[in-house]
Amino acid sequence: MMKTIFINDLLKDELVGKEVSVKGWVYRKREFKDKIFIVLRDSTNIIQAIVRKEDVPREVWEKALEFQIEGSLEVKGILKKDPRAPTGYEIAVKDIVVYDYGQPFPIKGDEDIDTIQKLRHLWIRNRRFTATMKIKHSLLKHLRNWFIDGGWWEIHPPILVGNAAEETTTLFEVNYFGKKAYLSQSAQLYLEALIYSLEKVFSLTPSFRAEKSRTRRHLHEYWHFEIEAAWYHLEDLIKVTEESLKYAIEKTIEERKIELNMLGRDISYLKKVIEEPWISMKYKEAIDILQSKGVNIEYGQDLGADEERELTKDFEVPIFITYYPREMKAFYMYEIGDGTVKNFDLLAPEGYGEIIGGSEREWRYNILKKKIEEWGLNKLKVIIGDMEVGAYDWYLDLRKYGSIPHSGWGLGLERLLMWVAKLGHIRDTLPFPRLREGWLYP
Ligand code: NSS
Repeated sequence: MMKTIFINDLLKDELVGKEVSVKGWVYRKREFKDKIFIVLRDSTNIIQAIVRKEDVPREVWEKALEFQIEGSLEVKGILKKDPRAPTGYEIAVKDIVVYDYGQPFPIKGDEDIDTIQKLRHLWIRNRRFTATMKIKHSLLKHLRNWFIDGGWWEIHPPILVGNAAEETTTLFEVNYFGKKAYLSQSAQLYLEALIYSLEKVFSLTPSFRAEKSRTRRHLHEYWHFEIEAAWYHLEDLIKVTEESLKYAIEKTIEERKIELNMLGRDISYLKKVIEEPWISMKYKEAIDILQSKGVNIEYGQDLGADEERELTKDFEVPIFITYYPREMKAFYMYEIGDGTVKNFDLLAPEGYGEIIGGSEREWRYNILKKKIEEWGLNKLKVIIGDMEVGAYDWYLDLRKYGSIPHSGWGLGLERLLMWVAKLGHIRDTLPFPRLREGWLYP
């Protein structure tokens, strides 16, 4: 029978003294001579159930004895209030419906990372991870709502693609009926094609990166939330970024207090992030600050995880780093003529670093064409029937028929979550993360 009552529905004074029943899994169990405590878990919470030998038929007592951790059952009994119980209420059990007694659960809590990986399909039931998934759900829900309410259109770009959106060195190759295709790194170029009709668009897609680097913040597959808007300049983009993220974080705090507390995240800190203006500085200033801190970095070098950590650890709010040197960034960014481009990376504070990369796009045909040549991308071809066309011809076409200024960005959902929930490793932002070695199981 379908489940209609959840544990959270039971934690109410008006139900005390009434007969209740609830389905779930054994979270903890303690046996005494004359009573057994079963803490039951479901998707919403935990509740203690007590089986008293003298109060139940022998077969109910024997069922309770047989359950393993994670065994599945329905308990029926009278709801009591008990301040000693983990969530303040307790069910005095009268009957038990057995679904599966379960076998001894292989995860005890002190396993090493390889063992946990082998058991990940079971590990993901733990309460901290469940809380993390709920926070992720809320962040995405509110971020999406902010854009939908603001008149942006959600669109669905392809994942199998014929050309790179970012560095070709991080492409995953796929055999597409004997031809080379790739897994998408970013929906950006497709979003750009859609602004001419829908003007303000966004998408949520998996993005794939065959990164060489093995860090705490790199996945090979992540969820990419990307926006693109006609007529927007860099300043407009930055404004939208700060507003939408503050909104998503604010609503998430309201909705996920319990979960954030469970993860030990200080909510008053997150409130400050919402209330205070975020910081913006040019790449050049960031290099100056780093050099003044004694970091060995020159103008023109990329900010790696270490530099980003150094830069952000003393700040309490996110930082927009703008106007990078053109050579450091992708070919599609708008050049302002002094060797820099109109872009930003948004760095999360507390050492977390980049969570968004965005820019105003190069919309002048001639300049974009030259950059595609300079980047060597004009050599890439695709076959249509018996025609060979440049892989970026379609993208250049967008600058030939009513080109306009436009801007957009991509946010790594797992990066945002990692910071908001203050997680130590990006692998715990996804149930089945794709990392190197052995991480295709399960
Ligand atoms: O490479 S990005 O910086 N930028 C783009 O892909 C643009 N084409 C997006 C756009 O303008 N529509 O990636 C964007 C974000 C970056 O800031 C991270 O938050 C995230 O995507 N990202 C990653 N998250 C997890 N793991 C990996 N490997 C990763 N790479 C990027």
